[in-house]
Amino acid sequence: MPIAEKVTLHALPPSHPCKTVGAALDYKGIEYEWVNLDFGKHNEQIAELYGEGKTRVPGLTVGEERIHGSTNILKRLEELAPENPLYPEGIAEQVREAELWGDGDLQDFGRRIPWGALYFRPEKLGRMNGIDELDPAGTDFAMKFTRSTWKYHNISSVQLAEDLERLPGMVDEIDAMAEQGLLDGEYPTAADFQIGASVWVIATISDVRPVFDGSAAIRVAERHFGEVPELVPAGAYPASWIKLRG
Ligand SMILES: N[C@@H](CCC(=O)N[C@@H](CS)C(=O)NCC(=O)O)C(=O)O
Repeated sequence: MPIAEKVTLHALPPSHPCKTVGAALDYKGIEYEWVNLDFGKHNEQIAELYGEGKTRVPGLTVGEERIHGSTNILKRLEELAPENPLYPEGIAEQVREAELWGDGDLQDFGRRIPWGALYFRPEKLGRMNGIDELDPAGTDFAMKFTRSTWKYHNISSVQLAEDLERLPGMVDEIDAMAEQGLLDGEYPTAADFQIGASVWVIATISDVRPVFDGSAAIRVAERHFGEVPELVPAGAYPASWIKLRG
């Protein structure tokens, strides 16, 4: 309990950057409360807590201090509680770069690839809440909801096919980071938590699971976030969209 003040993580349950922050807090041994915001009202709630223009999770309050965004939070946690370093001496800058890389396209893939697949298998949306298969009325709701996520995240089939084509190269890049000792080492770094959370959520889509076979990416995902469950069974995406590593 290296921080004396009350620490609260404002989150939405399935959000991968929120999982990143939760894992970093756990690693630092910081006691905190995970508060799920009300989906639909969360944008207003975040703006109220963290200031105008801030609408997304995660946010972290430490006493009166308010920190918004996963990469800002991890950086601040390191200052507040230096033990169990997220940015180890000697490789701190490279780890930060790897973390920021993970906060880019990979984090977006963590939104587009699952929502993309659920559009083709909407009856599986209930798996996010422990329901294996929605009934027909639930599936009607899921179809509408999934369509709204495509609009919100600018998802299209063209974009998805492009993402799936780029994914193997990104998994290779993560392997290269591991070889440089930036993640997947004896002790986790900020890059483990940032990259691992996105990989975990992407790997819930069984069509892409083989892309991660034997990779550092899936090792860090499962080590820090637990065994990856199946959200959407294989066969959701047209087979020709899936590209494996070379
Ligand atoms: N890069 C930001 C991403 C924040 C973000 O996009 N959060 C999503 C959840 S993964 C969110 O708040 N979505 C709800 C919304 O956009 O209304 C971070 O890592 O903090």
